[in-house]
Amino acid sequence: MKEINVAVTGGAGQIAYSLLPRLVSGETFGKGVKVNLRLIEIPQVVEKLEGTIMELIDCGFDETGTLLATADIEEGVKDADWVLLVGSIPRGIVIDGKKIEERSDLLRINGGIFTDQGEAIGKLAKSDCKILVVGNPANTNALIGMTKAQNPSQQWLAMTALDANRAKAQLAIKAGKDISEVTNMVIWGNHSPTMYPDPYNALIAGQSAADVINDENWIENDYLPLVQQRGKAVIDARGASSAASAANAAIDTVKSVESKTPEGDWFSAAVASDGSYGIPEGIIFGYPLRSDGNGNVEIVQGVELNEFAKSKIEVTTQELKQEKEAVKDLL
Ligand code: NAX
Repeated sequence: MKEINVAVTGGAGQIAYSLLPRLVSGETFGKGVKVNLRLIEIPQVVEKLEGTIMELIDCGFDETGTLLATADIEEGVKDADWVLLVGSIPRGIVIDGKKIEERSDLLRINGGIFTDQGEAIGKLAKSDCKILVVGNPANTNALIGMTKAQNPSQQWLAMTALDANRAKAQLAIKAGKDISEVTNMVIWGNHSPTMYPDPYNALIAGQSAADVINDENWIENDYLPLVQQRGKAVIDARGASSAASAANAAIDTVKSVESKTPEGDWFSAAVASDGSYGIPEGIIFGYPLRSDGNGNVEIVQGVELNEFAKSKIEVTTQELKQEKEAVKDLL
């Protein structure tokens, strides 16, 4: 049986609880592929992972391989084919008597985590390893990790698939269409409220979603804020942040990279900018992507951007440049 090594940080967290069974059930990497799972946590929490491992064993999936719990990032990522960096310190936590509220403080604290993780991945994970950063601030954490990894044959991605799924769902609801008819969704830029979910290039049954909906006022004043603020709305309603939908988006991203993108379509994730669409190099930017099915990901070229899109993309680009500036001593 083919085997694959998958490492997940934040293994005892909310997202991981929804994510882990789906990684080892045969759903994500396919039937007949054994998944060896390494769960990585901070030392204070690592014992809890024994309970998670018991539950994974009790699921009885044919595709579940070896299961390991560790607080040692090097042990966790050694020979990894995929690393899902889910763990991070949430906003609102109290550290040394100070409540961490500012994005800049969050950037610095989590940035410190991603330097060590990036170094370990660059040194010990496979040379064709794929790394998906979920923990926030995802784009800049990915930038720090990728910079420290210094291993250009590895592929770093920051997750925007949850935003893309939200963006698709709202278009389908508004148009009264089935979500399966909505394709070509891209989240340009940062996984933050400055993101630009693109309804002009998204298609509903092959036609521009903006044309189908034909209501610019709704797009600018309702749709964009709805998608951009959806994470907060879930927290307000549920008293906890999105977990099942975030785990689902992580699975979607892995599958999108592992399988050939359907002709004419694309998927959404943030990768290192190469200057495409005039975005400066040196930031991790949400783009439309295609996979060749062998794990090679490329930025789709030639997508048309109207003036509205350009103005939104400028805002999210500036934010990513500011985030980079805030962590420049970690790079
Ligand atoms: P939880 O707080 O439930 O779990 C996080 C886990 O990470 C904790 O168990 C913690 O002990 C662990 N952890 C912290 N530092 C670690 C380290 N250095 N190594 C290993 N583990 C570490 O959060 P959860 O709801 O699971 O969310 C995880 C992250 O996903 C958060 O940063 C959250 O903001 C982010 N999200 C990102 C999304 C995206 O679309 N990119 C959407 C959902 C989610 O908000």
